[in-house]
Amino acid sequence: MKGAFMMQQFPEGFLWGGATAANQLEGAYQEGGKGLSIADALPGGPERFKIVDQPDFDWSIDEDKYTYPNHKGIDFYHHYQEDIALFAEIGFKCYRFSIAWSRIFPNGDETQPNEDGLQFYDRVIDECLKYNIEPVITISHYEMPLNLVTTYGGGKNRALIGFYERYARVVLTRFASRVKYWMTFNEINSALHFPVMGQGLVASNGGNEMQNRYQAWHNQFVAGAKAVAIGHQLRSDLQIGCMLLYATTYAYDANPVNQLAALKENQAMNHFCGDVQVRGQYPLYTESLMNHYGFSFKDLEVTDEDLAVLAANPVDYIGFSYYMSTAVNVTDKSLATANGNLVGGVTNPFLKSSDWGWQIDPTGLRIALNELANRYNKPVFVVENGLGAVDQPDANHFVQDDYRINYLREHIEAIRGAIADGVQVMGYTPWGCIDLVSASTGQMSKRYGFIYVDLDDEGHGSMKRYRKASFEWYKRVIGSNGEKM
Ligand code: BGP
Repeated sequence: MKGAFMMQQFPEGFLWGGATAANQLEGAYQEGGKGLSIADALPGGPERFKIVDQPDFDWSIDEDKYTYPNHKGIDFYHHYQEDIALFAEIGFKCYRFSIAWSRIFPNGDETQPNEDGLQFYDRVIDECLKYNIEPVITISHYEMPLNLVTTYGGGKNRALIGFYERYARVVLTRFASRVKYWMTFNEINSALHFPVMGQGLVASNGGNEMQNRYQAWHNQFVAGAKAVAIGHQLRSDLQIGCMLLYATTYAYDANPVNQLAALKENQAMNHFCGDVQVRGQYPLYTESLMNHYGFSFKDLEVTDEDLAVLAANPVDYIGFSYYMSTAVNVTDKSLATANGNLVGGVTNPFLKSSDWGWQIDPTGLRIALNELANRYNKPVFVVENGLGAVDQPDANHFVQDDYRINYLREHIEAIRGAIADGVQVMGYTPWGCIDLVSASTGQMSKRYGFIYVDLDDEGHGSMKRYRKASFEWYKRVIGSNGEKM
């Protein structure tokens, strides 16, 4: 057999699919008993993140001043049957979506869940199962109930552990028999750079901002570990993962000082949260990291019981998003910073960037897969990846998105390479498989989908769905289990 020349196969049962988040596509933000969430209070456009840096930020929704595209989303709430039928037509083996916490507990602190909200997800799950699409659920994806922020101060309050635990218990109990794959918190480590979406923290919280973030993380680690315990009690084969934002981080050059800086950046950004959630304990570099931000581990509220819960309930797999890599140079201040990169860093001369300045680097994905799998010796799942671009539909609303196909093809090749390297990859769910509201811009014009949704940044459009060129391409990829690319 010509083994060395054969293309690496994707394993049987590889979970090809797509990913979305409730707050970015459902709309119907006040229907079915849903309460307000953080995402509902963040406007679209350039104001989105500016406002949260204001010292007097008050979270009220001001429709006269700002637009809030997620209030309407792409109205998946009413279109889910049509949309899931399109996913089935592509051939999805799985569909990653999130549950809106505020549909289940509108204010976050009730004792009884909202039955209407649970029934909506009953319908979505059953619709997936009708087509043999495996649901993959993110329990919390950037949409904490707003009341938990305004009344309790957001994720840094330990009361949030109990609220999340109650919420997780309700959804796991309701859906575990039909849903095997779960994730606790979307991109938990993203709070290092933008703590508002996942932790509900803004500048006006006061105190040491970094300490607030690490306290919120600790609370999330414990809450997530409790969800792992509940999931495993309900169903022994249930798989519950963490979800990390992974941006492969290089030293800009071979200068050892830059190498050390890159190592520290990797610890702080890419590895800290995973180290706790996968290994069940705080890593060796914890104190040094916290000292760097002006506080100590002993300043956090951490109980012995918390540490025991973490140790007893590590996650089953590592879900992660991958869009870009970044480079670190602390010795040359004249280098351009990679502005669009949410995670900072300097511009890498070997890479091209997306329209939003995200540096495109498929090899970085292969590195990430190797790094995570070997660091933790657990399966990994690429639960987000994709190219945000401005699509130009023709008169028939058709988008010839070769740029997206190229991006995805190169990243799938990188996954194939990692599998050949020995990595156990569970699946691949490209982000925003249907166009939806962007998390960072809060607008529609940054699109990722295989399916075009006729809707603009001002909310105008028919909301009709159209298949892009990438739709047929991805159908072929899945149909051939990655052989026809
Ligand atoms: C991740 C988030 C998603 C998503 C994606 C693309 O950070 O988990 O919610 O939106 O990035 O980002 P954006 O929409 O800002 O282009």
